[in-house]
Amino acid sequence: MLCTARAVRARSVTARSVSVGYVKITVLSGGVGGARFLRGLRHHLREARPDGIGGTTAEITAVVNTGDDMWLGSLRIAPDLDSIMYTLAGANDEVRGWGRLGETERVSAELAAYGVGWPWFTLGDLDLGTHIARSHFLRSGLTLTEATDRITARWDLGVTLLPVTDDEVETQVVTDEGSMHFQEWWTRHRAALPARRFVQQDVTTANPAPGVLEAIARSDIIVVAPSNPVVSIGTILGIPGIRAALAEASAPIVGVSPIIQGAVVRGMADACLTAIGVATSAEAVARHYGSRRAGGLLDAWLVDETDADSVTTLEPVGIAALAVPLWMRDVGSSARLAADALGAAYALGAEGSV
Ligand code: FO1
Repeated sequence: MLCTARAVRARSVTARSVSVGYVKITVLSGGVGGARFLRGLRHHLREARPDGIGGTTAEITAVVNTGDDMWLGSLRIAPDLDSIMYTLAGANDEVRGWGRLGETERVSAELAAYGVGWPWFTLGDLDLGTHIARSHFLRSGLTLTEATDRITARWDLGVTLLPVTDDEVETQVVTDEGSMHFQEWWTRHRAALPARRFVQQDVTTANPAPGVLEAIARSDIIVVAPSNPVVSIGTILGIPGIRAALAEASAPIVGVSPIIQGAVVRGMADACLTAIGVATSAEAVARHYGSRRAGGLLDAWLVDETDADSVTTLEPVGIAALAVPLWMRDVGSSARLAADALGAAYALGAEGSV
């Protein structure tokens, strides 16, 4: 049935994509902040552009960071892909911010007893189902993109998730106490060890995953989600070919600040920004991304209403800044934020109207 439904939708997407007003949106995304933004964007489009087939006259593609990924206990863990998948599926632990709703940790306790995995990195029982399935597909010869397509098909998310690369490009953090995988720095040390720099392992030989450059090239709108500018967005941009594709894209590129009033909305992006010498402010992150006109990333930048003063300082550098409510407290506020991001893109000449 699922296959048939998907086939019907595939045909209808083809049919729709030539219809007037069909909008294609690509979102560069990390984990939690990006997941909430994508959920809001999907909600907004389902409300504003219903097409009766249970979807919208819009297509959302998420290009997702894979720098947090790792092998643990012979299982491939992909935190940002999973955070987005669980959130869009309504199966995420909204309070904890990662992992599954209603999770248990019986297997994790056994793994710890056997000394397998990391005691500071909990793999819940339901979450392990995802990691076992992904590892099975990878070991069967599928790429991460193909494995992600198989896994996400179960949930019918309404958003296509593309890993930014199928190559293993894990983020290493260099500290005075030595180098470590990003996840150890993030979950074991809570980013408290000063990071001297971030290294994307084997990045020079990595390629964008199939479909990523095409999604960027064919989009009507590109959004940089309110994710960690260094180890989520920065690591997406660091994959060879991505920056050039974004520079050449015909779509306007609208970013959403992950910083409100000088503080990160959640997570520890401030520790990452400090490590690369960028102040923790909406304005500083926009300047760090750069204006597209000057060879950087952004055409527009959404800041919170409380940071409205940065609107005037960013205009002269070629970034059209907009002060809007940025807090994503629930699906409704996330949807309004997504609508504001699309509005900024339309104001810059993107196709479409809602
Ligand atoms: N974050 C934690 O703070 N503690 C954990 O034990 C932990 C386990 C975990 C397992 C699977 C997974 O996909 C994510 C997990 N996370 C955990 C969150 C993870 O560190 C973040 O989702 C990102 O990697 C950082 O943005």
